[in-house]
Amino acid sequence: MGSNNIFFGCARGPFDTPTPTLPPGTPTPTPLSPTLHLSMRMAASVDPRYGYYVFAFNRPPQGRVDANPVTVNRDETWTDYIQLGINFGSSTPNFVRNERLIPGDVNSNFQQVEITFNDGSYSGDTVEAYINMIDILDNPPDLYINVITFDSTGYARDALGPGLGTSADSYRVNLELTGVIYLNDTTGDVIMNPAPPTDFNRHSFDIVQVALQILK
Ligand SMILES: [Ca+2]
Repeated sequence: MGSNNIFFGCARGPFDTPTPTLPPGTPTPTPLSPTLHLSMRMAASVDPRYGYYVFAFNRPPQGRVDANPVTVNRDETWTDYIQLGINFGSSTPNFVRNERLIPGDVNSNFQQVEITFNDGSYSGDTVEAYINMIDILDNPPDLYINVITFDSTGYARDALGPGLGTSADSYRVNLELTGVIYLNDTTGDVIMNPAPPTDFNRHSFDIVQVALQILK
């Protein structure tokens, strides 16, 4: 970003750059800020005390236009993800956004940022997230999503996809999408082997339907 000061010749500066003013009555321009609204509906009330609800993404590396489909339910293939659960040892469930130190580069480390409930919420059987396409995802030319649940030990239990359990599938988001797209997952397909931790309710982690929408 540019400096607020500008130099003219020698011994004359610095001078403050004049702030442009709009004529009276000119409407303030609104920047284009598309937001991806994602929600996942479970077979029973969500219970993030006993596991994690994850929206994962793959966007192109810098300088590229194509993203790789997310084909493995492990964070080594994701460029970004949002997880609801007991993060940072919090006493109550919260949302964390994980982004690469080098945006889009799956070989760089993740940094974790706690996000607010303006960006994500959960109620009843539904978890929702709002992802600003410019501020958070850097306005990707291409994007895949993957929706997964994990138990509290980090073992994947269910994933959105045509197969059962955690059979991986990713959905390529049409960034010109209008309206709501509903993606259904099999009910009753939560992986229970190995046995999950005590108090893990399989129905609370059984993805039934994912809805996505681009809010312009
Ligand atoms: Ca399911």
